[in-house]
Amino acid sequence: MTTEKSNSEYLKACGLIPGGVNSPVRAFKSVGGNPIFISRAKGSKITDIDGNNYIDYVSSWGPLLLGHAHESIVEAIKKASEKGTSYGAPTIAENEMAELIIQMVPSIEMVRMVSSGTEATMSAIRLARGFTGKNKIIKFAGCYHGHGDSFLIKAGSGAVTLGLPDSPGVTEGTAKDTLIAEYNNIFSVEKLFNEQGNNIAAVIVEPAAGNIGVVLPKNNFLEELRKITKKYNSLLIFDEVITGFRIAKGGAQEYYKVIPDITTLGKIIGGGLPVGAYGGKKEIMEKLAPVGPIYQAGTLSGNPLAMAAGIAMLKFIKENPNIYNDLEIKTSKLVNGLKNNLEKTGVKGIINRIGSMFTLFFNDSGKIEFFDDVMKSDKEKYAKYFKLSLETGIYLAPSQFEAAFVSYAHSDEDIEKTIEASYNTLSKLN
Ligand code: HOZ
Repeated sequence: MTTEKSNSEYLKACGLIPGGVNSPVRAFKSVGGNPIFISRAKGSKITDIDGNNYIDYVSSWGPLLLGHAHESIVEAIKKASEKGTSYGAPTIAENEMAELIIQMVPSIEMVRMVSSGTEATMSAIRLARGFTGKNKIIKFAGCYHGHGDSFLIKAGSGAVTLGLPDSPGVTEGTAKDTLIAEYNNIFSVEKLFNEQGNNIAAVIVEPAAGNIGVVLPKNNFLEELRKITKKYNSLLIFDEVITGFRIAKGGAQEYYKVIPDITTLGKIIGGGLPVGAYGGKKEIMEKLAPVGPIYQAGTLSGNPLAMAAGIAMLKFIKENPNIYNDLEIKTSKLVNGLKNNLEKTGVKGIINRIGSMFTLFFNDSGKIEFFDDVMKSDKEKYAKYFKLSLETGIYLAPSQFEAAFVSYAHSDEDIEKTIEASYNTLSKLN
């Protein structure tokens, strides 16, 4: 296997684009080596410019629930593009998209489309502040809500992978309005509310954390967040950019049966095109301009190509309710196979999973429930595992602190091949 062409394009890219990548998580900085450059992808497979094929578990970091280049999505984009790529004026497609989201996500009565998950979360906290008249927000260490200034404090994803959880460039004034609590530790939240409850506009949380690897909410954590936010007239924001339409049709809120005030969405709702959305109770959403005074806007918001792709995705999900069952069966088969491999090879590892997203942590803490548990993972071991997996044709996230995603397009054969490859890879780690 050679990656010569990728290596030379990467060298070129480094002179043109900071770090050679347009988003830091794509660099192989924490695992070593150079990123591979992709030429095309179909179904569960991705192909690099040297002609190597991989079974893909990055899935563009979450959006590709149906796999790459799904016919219904490609067709919808083709059709829409023939009628123009952007109008900056309303379309029927935006109504259709809004109706689908409102039907499928339990807490959403009204929704505003934007162009990325980051835009959705930034807008959601502005809305929460404007609605409540309070300034502070609570976020959890390790949770990642995109790269808005207010969120780059103890942030997960690329920020934790690269050791940059508190980014320079975020002003002290902004940082002081973000209060940090510990995920899965309700006492840390209560303490902040006891001290500053009257000035907390919202708690924002990934209901199942996916940006430090997968970490699931412990018993009642989400219910307790719901209770305490209600008690202090703060809003509860579920950042479902990853979990929305991933772990259930109605996202984590349907799965865990906890209803937030505002939900942020992205990834899957765009079918692989750049889309975000935020929605919630009508009385809150109607505070947005032009009905209300809280301003938020976007030239490409509700873009017709993005709406076409998103509608095709959501309709497919609606018309194929078996999809989550299928993903559950496939992913549990894969994860059980990986667990067996860990046992057989004696490599210390813990796998957290929900639905079709999971993380194998190289970690011997017994279980991973807190950010501190995650941070005890063996990054060097992950780097070796990543590199050897790549050589055997398995494309994983180039970071220990990310989720792997199984798509509807992954076949039984893909799963079996992955289990076999991981056995060989794990055998070489000890
Ligand atoms: N949430 C994604 C990774 N955890 C973001 C992808 C990116 O930053 O490019």
